[in-house]
Amino acid sequence: MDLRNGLRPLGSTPAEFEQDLLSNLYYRRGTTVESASAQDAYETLALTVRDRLAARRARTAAAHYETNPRWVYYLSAEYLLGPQLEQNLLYSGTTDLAPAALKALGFSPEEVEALDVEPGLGNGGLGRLAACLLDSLATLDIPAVGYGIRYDLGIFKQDFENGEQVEKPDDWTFQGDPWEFPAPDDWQTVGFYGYVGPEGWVPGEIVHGEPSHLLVPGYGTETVNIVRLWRARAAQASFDLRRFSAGQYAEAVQEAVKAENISKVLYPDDSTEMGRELRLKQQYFLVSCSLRDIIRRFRFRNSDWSDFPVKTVIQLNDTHPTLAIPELMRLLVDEEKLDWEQAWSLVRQTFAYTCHTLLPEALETWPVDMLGRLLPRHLEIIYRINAELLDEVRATFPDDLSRVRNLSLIQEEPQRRVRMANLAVTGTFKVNGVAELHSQLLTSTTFADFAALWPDKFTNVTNGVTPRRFVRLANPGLSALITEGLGSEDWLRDLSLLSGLAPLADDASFRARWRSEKRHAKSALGLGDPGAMLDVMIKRFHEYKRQQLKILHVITLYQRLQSAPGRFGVPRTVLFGGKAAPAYYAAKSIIKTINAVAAAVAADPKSSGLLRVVFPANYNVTLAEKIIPAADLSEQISMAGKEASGTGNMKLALNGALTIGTLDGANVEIRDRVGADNFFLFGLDAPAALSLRSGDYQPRSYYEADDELRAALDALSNGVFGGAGQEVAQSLLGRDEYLTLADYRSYIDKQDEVAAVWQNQERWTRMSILNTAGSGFFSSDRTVSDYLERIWRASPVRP
Ligand code: GL9
Repeated sequence: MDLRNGLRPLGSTPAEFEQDLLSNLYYRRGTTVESASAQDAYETLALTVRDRLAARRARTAAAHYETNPRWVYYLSAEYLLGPQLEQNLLYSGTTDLAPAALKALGFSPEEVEALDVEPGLGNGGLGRLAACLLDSLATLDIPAVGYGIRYDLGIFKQDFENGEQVEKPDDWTFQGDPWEFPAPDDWQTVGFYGYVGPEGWVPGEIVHGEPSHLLVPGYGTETVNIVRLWRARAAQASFDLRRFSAGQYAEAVQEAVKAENISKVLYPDDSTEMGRELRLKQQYFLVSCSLRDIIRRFRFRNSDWSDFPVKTVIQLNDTHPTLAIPELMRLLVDEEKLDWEQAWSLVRQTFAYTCHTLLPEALETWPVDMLGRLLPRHLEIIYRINAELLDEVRATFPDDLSRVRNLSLIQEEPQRRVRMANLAVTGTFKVNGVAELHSQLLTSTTFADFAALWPDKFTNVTNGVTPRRFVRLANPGLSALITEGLGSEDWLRDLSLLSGLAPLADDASFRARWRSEKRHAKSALGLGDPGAMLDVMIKRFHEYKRQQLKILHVITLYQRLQSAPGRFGVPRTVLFGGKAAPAYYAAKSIIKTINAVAAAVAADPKSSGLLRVVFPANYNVTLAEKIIPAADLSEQISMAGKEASGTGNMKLALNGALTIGTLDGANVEIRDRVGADNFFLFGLDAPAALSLRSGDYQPRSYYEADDELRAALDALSNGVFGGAGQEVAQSLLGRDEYLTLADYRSYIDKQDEVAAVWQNQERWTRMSILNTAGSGFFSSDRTVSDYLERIWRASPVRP
């Protein structure tokens, strides 16, 4: 009998679902209806839903095995997957069955569904992009696996104490994780330290990697892919039984604790000094486990190494997994005994690299000493790759020492360090930026010398977001209206169909319903007057993103309420959301200042009904899904030339928010597509910002020339908004690294225009509809199609 086809199909009627729920409660959770807690009900519901996807997973895996296809492997240190329950209900077609079944068993669906905890295994846009790409890969039926780290503690929970950010651990698996499939059989061994002897590398420390996976279902198709996450486990021998018996409990487990620390915590980016070596260990742990797993999977159906790049493409999500390049060289040369040239050719046909930044300080480098101590063999390999690279550079550009210096994998001054971005460009066949402008700037600045050496290597793939999570799930009301307007749900798998909404912008009754959906979403958010404009700035806190510019605007509005109410404009709720890296002092001062301004505004009766500032703590995917549908105005106000792409900008435009923004990142493409008339543009563009920044920029001259700016900065300097506000003012009047003062007037004037347009609600709604209609390009399905065409060249396999 063919067991795969002999799977008992899981029912899709309410009675069958209820029966499965009940039997899972008894047999898998081991409890009864009478004694079950809400947590029991939640875990049981998760299993019941998961089973339906697992059946599809089994069929997908069988189809993949039979086809022996080309695989896309996505290597990423971060995945910001978001809550799993609502997604898996939708994708398994059980959204309506679940609450009914819970009620029939006597549970409150709301209470049970609220127990779903999002795995916060990422910091921000980069990790969320990884999750959107996995969703689209599955939806497009592409054989793909995402590899990552199963951090015990995800991104910290943000709380405010006296307006200040404090970080609390995110123990997301405290109650277990019902979505996860452990796969302990597939564990891997990873070495660290040691020396390179005549027989090769002899590691001094051994750690095991134990995988588990989460299901990644496609929407509207049978495919279910996986994301495989590695957890560090100490080798068994590391428990010191002798010491334990002697009562030395801490010493007995010391080695084991050290090993398991590798997957203990997600780094809140590298502006923290803590544990840099541990971060490097994490990176190697991820790539070493994942490559061995990829090779294991290759060997199921293949035996010839020359087929490896035919069957495999590995995408490096930023530089964090770049050690995969020397690691694959090591595996091929030292373990598989391939000669160097053949191995190097295979490696360079296998990997591709996505760069996600323009900030020079975000390009990772590692001290040669540290890398050499932790991974002595890898450093040798990097040196050899570098020697060959520099030979090629000298051959192509004779007597050009500056190019040799710029392209070298090793930075010499002030300390010898390995440049991971240079290694990533050298060891891959394609390098992409994440928006048109970003990719242009990469080849004209950051990687200009590489682009001269290998012009065909560089390409662009503009980011996108999944419309399933960020429209359909987050905004069911608007989704239903879109479906009605377009006459079908096909837009959820082909977002370009949204353009069909454009004619409806001229239909007054459609506009009224559109407006009413926005108001609904605002009421659901529960932030007071749904008639006020909801003006949102939701993103990580960073000076280049310029939350400080937004707060200057709020202070100006507040001051107008005191002294020039006629110039105030329209009722607004200004919403901030986002976290700062724990060691990023300046960003934390901005957070504290926002909370102080919010308190001052709230305490002043003059603001009542006109101005409100809210800053809900702990912005994450769960909260994003509530805020985005409600937003009227989207703040995308980074200094031009700094934001690689942005993806929140896309989510907000798709949900009908109008953007006020600079010509930065993907804002440029959003404006092109929704139309310049439907976008509030302000500020310096990238070339103007660059030239002002590299000339003799004098922030004080703007302060002196502009009364409103001066008043706002004086209030900050005088301590009206606390000591943190004084620090913010000092930094702006001192260096103003990101040209906040230079863009202030243009921003304020544009905000006044925003307020004027808001007063004409028919016009605003028309623009809102046209924003949604024009944003179909920003689906991650389109992003994945571009990756397939320009880089991955893999084909769908339908189960
Ligand atoms: C980022 C860029 O800064 C964003 O502009 C971009 O949209 C995303 C996805 O490509 O990548 N790069 C980066 O390091 N982060 C980004 O958001 N930061 C975090 O994820 C915290």
